[in-house]
Amino acid sequence: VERYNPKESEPKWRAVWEERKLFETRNDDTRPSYYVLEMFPYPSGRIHMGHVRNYAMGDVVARYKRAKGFSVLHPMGWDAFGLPAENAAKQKKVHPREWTYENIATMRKQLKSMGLSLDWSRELATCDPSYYRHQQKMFLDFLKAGLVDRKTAKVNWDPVDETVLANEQVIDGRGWRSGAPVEIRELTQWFFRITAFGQELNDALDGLTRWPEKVRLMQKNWIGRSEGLLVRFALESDAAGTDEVEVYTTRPDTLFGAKFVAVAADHPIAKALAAKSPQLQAFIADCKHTGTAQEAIDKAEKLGFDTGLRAVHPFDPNWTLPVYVANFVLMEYGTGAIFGCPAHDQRDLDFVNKYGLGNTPVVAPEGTDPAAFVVTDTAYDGDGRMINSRFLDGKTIAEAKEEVARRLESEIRGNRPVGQRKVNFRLRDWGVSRQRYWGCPIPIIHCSACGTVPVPDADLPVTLPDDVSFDKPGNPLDHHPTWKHVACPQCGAPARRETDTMDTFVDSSWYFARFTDPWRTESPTDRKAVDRFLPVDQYIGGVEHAILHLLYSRFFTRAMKKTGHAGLDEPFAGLFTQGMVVHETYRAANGDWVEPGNVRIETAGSDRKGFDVETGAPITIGPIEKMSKSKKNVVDPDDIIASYGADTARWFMLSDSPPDRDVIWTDEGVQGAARFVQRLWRLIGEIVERTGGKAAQPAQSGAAALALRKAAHRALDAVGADIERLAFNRCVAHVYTLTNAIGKALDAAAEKPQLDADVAFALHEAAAIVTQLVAPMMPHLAEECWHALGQPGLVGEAAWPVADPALLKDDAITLPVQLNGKKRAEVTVPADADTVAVEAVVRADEAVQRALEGRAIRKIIVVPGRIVNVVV
Ligand code: ANZ
Ligand code: ZN
Repeated sequence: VERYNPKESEPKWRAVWEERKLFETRNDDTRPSYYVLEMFPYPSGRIHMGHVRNYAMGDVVARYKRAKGFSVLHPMGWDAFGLPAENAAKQKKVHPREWTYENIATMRKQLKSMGLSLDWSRELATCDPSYYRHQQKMFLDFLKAGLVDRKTAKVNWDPVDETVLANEQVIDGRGWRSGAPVEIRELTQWFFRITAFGQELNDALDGLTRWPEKVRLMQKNWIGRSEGLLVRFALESDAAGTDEVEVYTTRPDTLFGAKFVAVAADHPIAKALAAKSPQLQAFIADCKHTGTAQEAIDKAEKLGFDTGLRAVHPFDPNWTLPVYVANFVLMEYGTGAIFGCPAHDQRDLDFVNKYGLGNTPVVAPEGTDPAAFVVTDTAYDGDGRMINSRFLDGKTIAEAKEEVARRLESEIRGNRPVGQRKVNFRLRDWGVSRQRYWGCPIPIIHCSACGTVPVPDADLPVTLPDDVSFDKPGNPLDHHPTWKHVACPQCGAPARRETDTMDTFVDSSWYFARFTDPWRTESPTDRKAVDRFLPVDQYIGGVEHAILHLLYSRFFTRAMKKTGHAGLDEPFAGLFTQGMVVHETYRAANGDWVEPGNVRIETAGSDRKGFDVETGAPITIGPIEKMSKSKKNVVDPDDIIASYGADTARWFMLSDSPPDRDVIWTDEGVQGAARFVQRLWRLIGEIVERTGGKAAQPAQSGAAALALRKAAHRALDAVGADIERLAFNRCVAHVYTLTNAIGKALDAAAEKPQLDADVAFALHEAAAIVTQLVAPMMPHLAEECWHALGQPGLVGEAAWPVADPALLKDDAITLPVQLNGKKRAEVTVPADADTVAVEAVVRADEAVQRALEGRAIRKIIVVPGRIVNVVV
């Protein structure tokens, strides 16, 4: 048999698939649909191994479901707006559009070389006006529906990139790209009112049973629903222009451990007092340097300013607490005011330890001596019973919370209850304004007479001007000479276009819906198509998108439902987050990173040494880390595909680790995959030679033929089940098992000049089955094998075979035998043996006899298929 040559075979089969439009999905197909989607790539330049892994997995599911008779939707597009294009424009003087479309062309070619079963006729790019015009339309529809807001907000301002940063883009108080210290600014911004769906977005997570538990948890934490109590503390003086301060607490049970009350730096009480106190003014100004990011606030030293005000404890008129302005209290959360209970909250404890306010524990862990329970440096936030808390003593936390809420709700001061239960969310509205060129223009016109005026439908899309300059810092749309100057659509007076563009997360919040009918011009979606294909049955992508992208998409889907663009709540029925591709790192003597291609590894036993390929200089082998350009431990998919073929790359990606774990890319691993490609090809070739093609099934099968048929049908059954649960590495293992069985059967028949008819049949059947089993993973090789076997049509078009249930039955099973509850022996019995037969085997078993030591058996209890209990 000639060696398999992927360089010839792979492009050939891709051309056949393309010519037959094998992967184009018709919207009028009446078969049940299945929507497989991998998170679409940002066109950064070239695909990386992470893409290869992500798309290889999606392709297995797509090809498998297609073979199972579904009308599979498996599209691809480009998340094409974003900052890197503008950075490239600045550095390389190339227009963002040009840069983006060049990258798309390169990456499309690369993806095509992987042999993915994608419907390229649906390809879209979010930077294309044919896409973003619909996004503008939906922005305006959301505005009408009350889901868009314009309000001032504190933002993280990057003074170098001159843009607003999301909290996640602030790392240790610095801009993620520029590294410049972030400043806080107040800007008028556009917001999507995601908080309108806070409760729904929280509750619906419980129904997403095909999502990873950890992702659901991350979303829950982000939404941050909490049940608490609003409590009005009376103030002893009205020096701040008010006689009370209202706090929000989730721990009303700890009220008797309160040591202070604190308000945010921009709380009205702080502002009122600051008017008369320059020291307080200075303190408030200082608080602004911390940034708006939660992380930064958590890390910053807890600082306070004693206002001199005293707040009265709600359960004791003679007990007053100092009122501070504190840097760790946020105006945007709850009421912007808290009471601090240091014994049970770390922030409060750090605070009192600094200002000498003391602490009194009010919850003691179950079983500890309350008198001996003290808190010093670490707050206790665990479970327990109330202590030092008057009428609450002895109650559980839950009981105490309830009791405090009940009492304060029924206590009336000035016509209002002192306490009121309240559900709070950590989730904030989604600020979508970006002061950037390469994004979707916000379709609004500002008129001094009419205010903010939506761009009329007929004038959509608002397209980006081409002739922009990146020489000046700031937003090129803002300093374009003409673009922003327009007439007001309402009154005709000179007006100004909104120059902010949308956060690129908006672009990726609905692309999955657009794929269902990407050709449509009249509206963003066709409801028939959306209803047919959504929700996405299987979404696959990186866990780094577990919070924002998925949450925004979930919001968008709800907003699209409200505005008639979709009819469902949850866009992704199944979600899978794949692990990363990691690789060893290498360093030269001078500390420079060295590319894997320049390192030769010598192995002696478990000892591995690295040498420079050219100079022979020693290279230090470093830890295994995520492939990244900065550490030069990347392997270029193009190189791998060029030397081994796409199938080998795909096979290795799928074979080595469970798909949710990291996979370590190694040369040896890839070579192993390449050897398997040749091995399978050789086996198929031998089978073709020996059997001379498909034969009729003989009436009887001998033991050898039966064993092979069983191996084949078992593998078939197992691979199907494991693809369904995305356990691709296990699928690979089943294929190996089957190829071994095929190899053995061929070896056993090697002596015979003429194959027995039953063995010939079994070999050909097993060859056809193994070909179909590898087809979702190594589609090109599978076509070549299919063709060699003389099978009709393409394997890419063939229906998934059905395993014969008779061949799946286990012949024999092994049961543990217990004597008075202790395992003493094992017996092997026919799988269909009845209780009486099993009992007989157990009685006769030598090990059982030995263990009996002459005692008589009183009773034998057989749990069929599980265990046997012998009672003596
Ligand atoms: C008293 C208390 C005692 C608290 C205790 C906690 C532990 P979650 O669960 O995230 O909703 N808090 C309330 N508003 C705040 C604000 N604007 N800025 C900073 N902290 C604020 O958090 C609710 C808890 O965070 C509240 O419960 C409050 O402190 C604090 F042993 O009240 B707690
Ligand atoms: Zn006007």
